[in-house]
Amino acid sequence: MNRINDTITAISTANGAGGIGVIRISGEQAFFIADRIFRSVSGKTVIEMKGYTASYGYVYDDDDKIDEVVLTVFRKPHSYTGEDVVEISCHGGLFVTKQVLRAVIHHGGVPAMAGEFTQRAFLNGKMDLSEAEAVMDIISAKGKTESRTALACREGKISREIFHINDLLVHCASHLSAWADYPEDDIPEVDNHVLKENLVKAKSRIENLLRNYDAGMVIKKGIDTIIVGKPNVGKSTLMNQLTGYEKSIVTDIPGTTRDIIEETVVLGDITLNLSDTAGLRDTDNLVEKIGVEKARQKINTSSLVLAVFDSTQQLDEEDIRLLELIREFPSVAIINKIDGTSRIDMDYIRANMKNIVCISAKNGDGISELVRIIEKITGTSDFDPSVATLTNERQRNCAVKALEALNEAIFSVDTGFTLDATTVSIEDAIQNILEITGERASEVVVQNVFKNFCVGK
Ligand SMILES: Nc1nc2c(ncn2[C@@H]2O[C@H](COP(=O)(O)OP(=O)(O)OP(=O)(O)O)[C@@H](O)[C@H]2O)c(=O)[nH]1
Ligand SMILES: [Mg+2]
Repeated sequence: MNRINDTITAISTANGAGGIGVIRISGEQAFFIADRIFRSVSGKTVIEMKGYTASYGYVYDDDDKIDEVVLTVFRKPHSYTGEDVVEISCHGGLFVTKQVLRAVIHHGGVPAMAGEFTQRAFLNGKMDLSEAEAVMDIISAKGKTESRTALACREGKISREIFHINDLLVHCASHLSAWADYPEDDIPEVDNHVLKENLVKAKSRIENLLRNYDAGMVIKKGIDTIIVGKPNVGKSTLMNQLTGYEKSIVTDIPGTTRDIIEETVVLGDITLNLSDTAGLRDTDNLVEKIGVEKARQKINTSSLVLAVFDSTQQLDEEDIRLLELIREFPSVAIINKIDGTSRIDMDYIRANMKNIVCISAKNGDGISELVRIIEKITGTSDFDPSVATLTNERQRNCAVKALEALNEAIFSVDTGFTLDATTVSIEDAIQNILEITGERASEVVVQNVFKNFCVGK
């Protein structure tokens, strides 16, 4: 169904009571529809208004006065969508914003689908696909680094990098084609060294794009982190110290925590999806046994293990079993209760664990060192939000495929394959790299991107 001739409308502010609610209208009929429902105090009609100007007045649905509003006009192409746009700012009540929206629909507006405003912006060349995706990233950003990264992408950080990579590849491909297709035309022979140099340059730029991806993802999605250890070592106390409130029950009775207690915490620039678990031990208590089993299983699906040990006790078999179990995982040995007298064999821990931090979960000592170590393990300490970085799985897949194609191209140059074979691989890389910005993305890909947006954006 082609909706491009429809004038679309939606409430663009959040679904809830607030100071102001904004109803957006975009399309050929935007000004006409607005004139049917808006009466300005000045007497000026919307059609008469210049772009980037606002007018104060009232919204009516026929003779029914709905609200006092400020209406802003954006004339194409100088608007978010690139079309004529009207934004009506009314009082932000749930009922009143819906009434204004109904009036717009009553007079010819068509309800916008999820992401349709941004999709139109993309189709009208106001932004490319990576910039459009950044809009959603800005909206959903939970921290400073995440929002700075999203804003940099919105401002074209990825697009510019893709432009440079594409430029390098197109240069290689066109020279190869020209030389192969017009041999009589005195086109200088393709120098394998120069060709390879350019391909390697493009390859390293794509690798750089991918490098920051994992760290960026950790910042964006958070890292699934499990707190494990024997009973009574202070796991729940650590959980509460990190969350900042009494999320888990703490007592001096071993076996207090039975189920998995989950909470998301933001520490500096990283988000931890934390799970506090039952203390690991052999037990006949059925409920506790299930909890212990759950804890052991969860270690396998966690991205980071915080293994807690009680520094006031000597290491026992259970501690040693845990140290062996987590060796394969990104993990930190947390030596807790350093406010007490130490009896723990630190040499044994040092010999078995790379990341060790001494803390007092009770009074908070050592927590900032723990955060620093987590940042180091997850790579987030090196993450630079101002450097171009891919921000979602779709973009990453395109880059990975482009990299594969480039490796094939480099291989065929090295092994002296036909120039045709090299050209095909370079074309393949170009195809994939341009899918990131949507310059060569299929309709299905584009639809998929906007499907994840919210209505009104
Ligand atoms: N002195 C001291 N006591 C602590 C510290 N951390 C925890 N404790 C105490 O250790 C006891 C057990 O703490 P919890 O946090 O419940 O221990 P847990 O590992 O969650 O125990 P289970 O849920 O039974 O597996 C409580 O009395 C805490 O107050 C610490 O850093 N210093
Ligand atoms: Mg506990």
